[in-house]
Amino acid sequence: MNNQHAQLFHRNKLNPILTADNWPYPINSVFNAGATLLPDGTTLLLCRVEDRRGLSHFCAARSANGIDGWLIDPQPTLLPDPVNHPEELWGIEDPRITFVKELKKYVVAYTAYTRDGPGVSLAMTEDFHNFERYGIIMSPEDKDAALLPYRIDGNWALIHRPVSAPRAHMWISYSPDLIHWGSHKIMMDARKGAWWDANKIGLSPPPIETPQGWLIIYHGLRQTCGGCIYRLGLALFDLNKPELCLKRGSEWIFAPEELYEQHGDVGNVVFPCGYTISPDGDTVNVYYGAADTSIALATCSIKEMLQWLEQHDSYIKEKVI
Ligand code: BMA
Repeated sequence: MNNQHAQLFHRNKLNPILTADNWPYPINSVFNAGATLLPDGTTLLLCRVEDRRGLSHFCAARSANGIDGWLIDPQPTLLPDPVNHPEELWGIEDPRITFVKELKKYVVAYTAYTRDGPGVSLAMTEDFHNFERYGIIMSPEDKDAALLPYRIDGNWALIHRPVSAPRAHMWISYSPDLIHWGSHKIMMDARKGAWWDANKIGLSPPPIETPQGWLIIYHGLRQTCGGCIYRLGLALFDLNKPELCLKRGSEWIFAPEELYEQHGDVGNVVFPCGYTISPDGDTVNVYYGAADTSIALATCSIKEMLQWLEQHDSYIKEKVI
């Protein structure tokens, strides 16, 4: 027995890999990026960029190896459009990208910052140059949303995180057309009390499909006298009935430990919105916002995360949370 805990996430030594200094135009910060692999193997990050008014938009960055050599769009890629979409009055944030084979399009679920708080909006794109907006699909207060890549029993499925103060849980909703949503169900509760994921949890990047189920990296936030700490945990859900939680890890697996994660506009935050999977089919490249200031990269293994969940599953034992 020693005092080492499992290290599932390995930080890239070039971290943070993207900062405001890399930007071709003046910005405050760049963080919480959606990610996908383009057909030619290029990594595309759809970065949340906060401008110097405090409002966010999206800007695409592309790289051949997903680590460096980023080509950043010279201007914002997708700006809020409050004239046609009043729900985007105070900006657009935290995009999560899902490639949907049936539509041959990428669906981006993002936070629209409305006058009455954050809601969930959808947009589609084929090329990350032109976007077709579907508008707001979940009214405030709601965020941390991603679409599953195919229909389940004929319906699209969206994971999201409505707030019913003081607690906020992960929910899933279904839709025949991506516009009308219903059959809302709680997927996973925030725990209570002293837990690292007490009171508020949310989906981090979109689910990872594995033969064992949808592997979910989620964030939990611990409110302390010194402020919040955003950490990451793991859970597994049934492939055909994604509201069914099969396993839930007891401990967090990744936490702010490096200076660039602990200090910034909002310290003690690691917040991934996207990942890519390497050609070996097992290595996951997780892109995370660090302290709401920069973008960092960590790699992990699907096999190791599933094994860890086998050993750290607490869901059944702790039914009373
Ligand atoms: C969450 C989201 C994220 C942000 C995090 C920490 O509620 O709004 O965009 O990174 O808070 O500030």
